[in-house]
Amino acid sequence: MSFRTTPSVDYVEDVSPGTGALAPRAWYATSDAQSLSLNGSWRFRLSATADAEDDSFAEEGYDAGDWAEVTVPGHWVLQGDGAFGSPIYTNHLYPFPVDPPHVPTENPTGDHVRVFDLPADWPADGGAVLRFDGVESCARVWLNGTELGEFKGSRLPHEFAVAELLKPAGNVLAVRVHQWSAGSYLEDQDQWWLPGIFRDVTLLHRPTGSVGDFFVHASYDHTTGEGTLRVDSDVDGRVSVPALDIDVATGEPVTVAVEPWSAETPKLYDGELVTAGERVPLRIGFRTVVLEDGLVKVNGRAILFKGVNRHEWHPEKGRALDLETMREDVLLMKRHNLNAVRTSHYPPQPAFLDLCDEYGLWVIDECDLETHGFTEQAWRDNPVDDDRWTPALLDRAARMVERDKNHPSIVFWSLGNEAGTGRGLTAMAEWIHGRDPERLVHYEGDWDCRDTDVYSRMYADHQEVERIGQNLDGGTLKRRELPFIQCEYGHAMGNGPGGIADYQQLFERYERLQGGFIWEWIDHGVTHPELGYAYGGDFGEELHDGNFVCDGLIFPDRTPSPGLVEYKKVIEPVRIDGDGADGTVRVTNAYDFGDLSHLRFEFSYQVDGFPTGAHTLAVPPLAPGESAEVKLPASAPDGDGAEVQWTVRALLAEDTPWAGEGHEVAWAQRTVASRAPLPAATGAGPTADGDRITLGPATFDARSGALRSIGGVDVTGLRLDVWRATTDNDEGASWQDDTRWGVLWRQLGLHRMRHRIEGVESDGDALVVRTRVAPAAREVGLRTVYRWTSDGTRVRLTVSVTPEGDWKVPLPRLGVRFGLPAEGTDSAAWYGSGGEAYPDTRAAARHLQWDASIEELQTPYVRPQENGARADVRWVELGGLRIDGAPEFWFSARRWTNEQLDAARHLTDLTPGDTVWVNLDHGQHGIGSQSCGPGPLPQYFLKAEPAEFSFVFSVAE
Ligand code: IPT
Repeated sequence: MSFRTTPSVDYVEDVSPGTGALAPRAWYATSDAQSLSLNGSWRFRLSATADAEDDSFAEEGYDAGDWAEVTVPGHWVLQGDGAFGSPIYTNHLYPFPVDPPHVPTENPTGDHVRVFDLPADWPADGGAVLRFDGVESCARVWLNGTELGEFKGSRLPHEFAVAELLKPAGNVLAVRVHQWSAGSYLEDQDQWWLPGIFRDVTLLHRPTGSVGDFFVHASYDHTTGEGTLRVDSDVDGRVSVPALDIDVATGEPVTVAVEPWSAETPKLYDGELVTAGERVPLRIGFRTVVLEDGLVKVNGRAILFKGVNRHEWHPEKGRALDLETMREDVLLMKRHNLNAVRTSHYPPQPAFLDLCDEYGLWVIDECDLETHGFTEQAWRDNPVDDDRWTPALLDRAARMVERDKNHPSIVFWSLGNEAGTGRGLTAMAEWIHGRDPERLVHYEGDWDCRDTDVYSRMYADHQEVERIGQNLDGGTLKRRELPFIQCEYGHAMGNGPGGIADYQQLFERYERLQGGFIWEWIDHGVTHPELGYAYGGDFGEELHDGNFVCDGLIFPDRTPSPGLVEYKKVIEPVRIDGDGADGTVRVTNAYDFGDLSHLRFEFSYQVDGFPTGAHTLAVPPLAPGESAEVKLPASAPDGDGAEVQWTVRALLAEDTPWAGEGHEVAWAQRTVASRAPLPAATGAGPTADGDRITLGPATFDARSGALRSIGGVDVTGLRLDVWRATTDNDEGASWQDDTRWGVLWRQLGLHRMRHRIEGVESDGDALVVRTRVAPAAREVGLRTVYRWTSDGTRVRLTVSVTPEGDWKVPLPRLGVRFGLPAEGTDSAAWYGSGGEAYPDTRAAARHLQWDASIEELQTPYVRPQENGARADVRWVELGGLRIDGAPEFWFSARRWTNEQLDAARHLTDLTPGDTVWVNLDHGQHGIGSQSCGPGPLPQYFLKAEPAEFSFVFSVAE
């Protein structure tokens, strides 16, 4: 007897886009036609393979009553407490053998069943459409036992005509979802693999004569101030815009005076498209996007993108976001001066684009396409260069463009991300250019700009960006005529990104550079019972990319990271220049469209970091690009030896939809008078008594010279420290061929420095401790002398460091660290920068007097690493001590050592001990962006060179 079995699920590995779905059309949230949300609890059965179960579950009468339940929209791997499998994170590697279009036999398959009744008032006539807004990665659908079809294209809508199959009650909707399909080869984005019905499922009534597809064309002529509206519609009807007195037939253009739409002035007109059977609300924004004089211009002006890449993410729900979470993202972006978002790397939930229209953000809408894993085989067999896949690519392009084409916020269509090059991409670009000539096409992988309207790159370093700005980068003739954007830069993984202020200076200096998009918006940490937030590998994945998935400007819970605060400052739309010495400052409007009339300017002096009362700075309502000398409203107070600074703040004069009156948009701070030099603190000499030396308020161990106490406060382990728990940007990415300092530091042994004591001696009225600090097995070292003096009440430490040997690397940090008893050390007060800052992340460092608990001094990077330094600290008080620095220093304090911080993988690995460890640093190495980009610029290196710095310790009052 012979037999043969083959799995009967050919459609899963079929490269074609699917069967049975309706042609794509414009998406809209509401109309006067009825709809029924099918979101909610669905019956769910998980199988290990695509063909484990037959399709009898789709039949009427099947009893799924004993199945589990999942919430739709949702991903099954994030539900069921692990009973339904786990998420997998890979950056670009396919988590299955690359054998297109085949996928593994082990193909988690979720059968979903939902039984529903039609509402009593559901009209009997007309049609009905079942809409899926997003299912990962391949779905087969049945209604009441009849198969509707199957589809791929996870983050794209699919609709099916279902009127004939509907019953008043007891409708059975069955959806079989396969985690892996041929479509997975096109969806190799850097994110968690998360199967499921993760966007809305809706039943739409389609009345007779209802709206089909429609295309709102709303352009703006900046020379006349007029807008032209034409709504093309498959079904004839009328278009009205009451505020503009417009009432025209579909297809008929009408030109009237309008206020234009821009990201800064997002003027939308409410209108309506009315056909015989349906009224669809429209929100119309008039704007014209062109490529002119080698620049992207909107409404006649070149724009500067201050953008971010946004993946959809929620730490519990994955990519199933609700409207409020999306709104939170948009509000956070607006409040941090961002004006643009790239929907990396797929069309977002449709409602997100409504929010971009409403609040004002330029959008690069990106297609659901990435084939990055083929880079491992030098792009051989890349689907975008294989005609068999082209229908699927064109289907994806069409589903994006048709769905989203009525959003004024979208200025670019992006073909996808990291898919190499090929004929399929060219076909997509041609189709998009033909269908929507009123927008531009973006794709980063096309360095020759064959298919695109902008030269786009990712992670180009400052030098290269400058060359591009100067038009010295060469390239094809077409490329040389195009503007440039960095579609990804400033990799925000862990502590950082560093160097973004330096990029922004280039973007503002060279016309051709039209800005960029930080990578990325949010850390994709997954809420985890033991680990806090999980990242790659925490679910036992056999292949993963660790915490590379946590590289956002906001933490998983959407708290802004210092990186976002820095970015807000770097891209602020008002510039305040000059030190005010001549009684004026120069204020420049850096908006592209708006004047400054929505802002009021507040001016104040600070004496030793204490504000002395606010004045109004009278700034004229400058037009975009204009600047003016503005008179300071008050003269500086006499500091009497204290430091005097002024601060100008540009605040919203009135409430806006995205922030309230008084919200700070921009600011500047300058020093007018410096603080007096620190006292020498001399006079009282050291005295030795047995194993103890006393110097003013301080006691020391006579043998080692180690500080024991100051004014009765116990101090342990005070010594030179050069190590920092390496940041993701210190470590760099494994593929980086540039120098990765974090790796070299560890190779050299800077995390295991030894301290040899050469002598403890008195020198006049000073106690001098001579040491040499060096790692085992190396000849390099740091000759370090601690010189202590006192005036009887204060004790001053001067540290002199002289490098010896051939230092080929900069230092991570240079300063002293010591421990204070945890009991009594709960918080710190200081005068210096308020938030975290490092040499190349200090644009937002504002100098005032601050206080914070030790907990608040930590920045909770998902993977623990160096964090929390405060810059330019003049003095700090903690644990009963006051420490003044000469010069200013970097301060950090934690309830664990830097070594413990370095070893931790998750925040939950860090537990407070009985000591608070304090670092007072003379220097810190820059942060850079090397976790996926260039390292720190040379001017931010902490070179191993002779250094001397002092601290004066006293008992806090
Ligand atoms: C780049 C990707 O486009 C993006 O999705 C993300 O993976 C980012 O890197 C790093 O977080 S690709 C990289 C090889 C430059």
